[in-house]
Amino acid sequence: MALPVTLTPDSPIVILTGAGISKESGLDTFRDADGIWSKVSIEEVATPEAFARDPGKVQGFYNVRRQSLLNPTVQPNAAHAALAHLETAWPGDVLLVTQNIDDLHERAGSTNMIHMHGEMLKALCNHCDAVSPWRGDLSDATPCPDCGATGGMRPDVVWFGEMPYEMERIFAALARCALFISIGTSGNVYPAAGFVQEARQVAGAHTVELNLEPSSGVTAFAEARHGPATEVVPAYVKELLALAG
Ligand code: BV8
Repeated sequence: MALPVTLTPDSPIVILTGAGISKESGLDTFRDADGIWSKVSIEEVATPEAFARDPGKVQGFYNVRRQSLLNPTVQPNAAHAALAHLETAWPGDVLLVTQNIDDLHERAGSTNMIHMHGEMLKALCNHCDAVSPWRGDLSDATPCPDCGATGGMRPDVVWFGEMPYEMERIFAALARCALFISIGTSGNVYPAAGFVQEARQVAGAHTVELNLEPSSGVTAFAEARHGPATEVVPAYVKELLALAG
């Protein structure tokens, strides 16, 4: 399908990514058959209530995922690299909004980006709100590097029922984008799953889903291409950059 004629090289682009873009790097998704939510439930480990009820269980869940991410075998893949290249090579603004809490986009070279669900390699102190880079384990006994208090350190991650980060900046970008690309997300979690409507209805953007298989929200997109991210994302970026000349 040809790119829409409305797209010009200075057109602003907003990209949303989910767990699917990191799957070929060796990180689990959430809702695939072998996904994270097939092994543990959201209510046990990904809500503030779960953390209040059993902080050790929640810390343990993230400690394991943090060390998996830091395994040297986990590296950015061709899809992450293609998006980083698009950010540098596209003349217009490219904003990457990720639902992922891994750091693979940064390691691939993306810089203009928002982690709307937080970051696994950062810790937040419930006592003083300080955010610190964090690569080790967290527990109730972990002292905050800023205020020194224990019992308040948590992963700097947005749980269900919590407000995602930088929503104003995200909606401002959606309201002015000419192209919205959704990659590797099942379209089940809001408000991210609603971004396609916002881009289409408010900005009149062209909307594209690049995913292994049709997501829950596929009918909301003007265009959809299905296949592994390491194949469909570089191919689509190549087409976009050919337009930019
Ligand atoms: C909030 C961090 C309000 C933790 C996560 C309507 C409007 C607003 C809210 C709601 C609403 N309806 C319901 C809600 C509440 C809730 C929600 O959406 N619930 C769902 C379950 C119905 N939303 C919230 O609670 C959000 N907060 O709304 O706050 C508020 C208002 C005022 C004041 C305070 C609060 C917060 C949501 C954030 C929760 N945190 N993660 C962590 O990571 O541990 S969400 C979690 O799901 C992950 O972050 C993940 O990123 C996200 C979405 O999942 P996906 O990334 O899409 O992953 P999934 O496995 O589902 O899909 C993977 C896809 O990849 C698949 O389609 C697959 O086919 C594809 N794929 C697989 N392999 C490949 C591939 N694609 C390409 N290549 C491959 N190789």
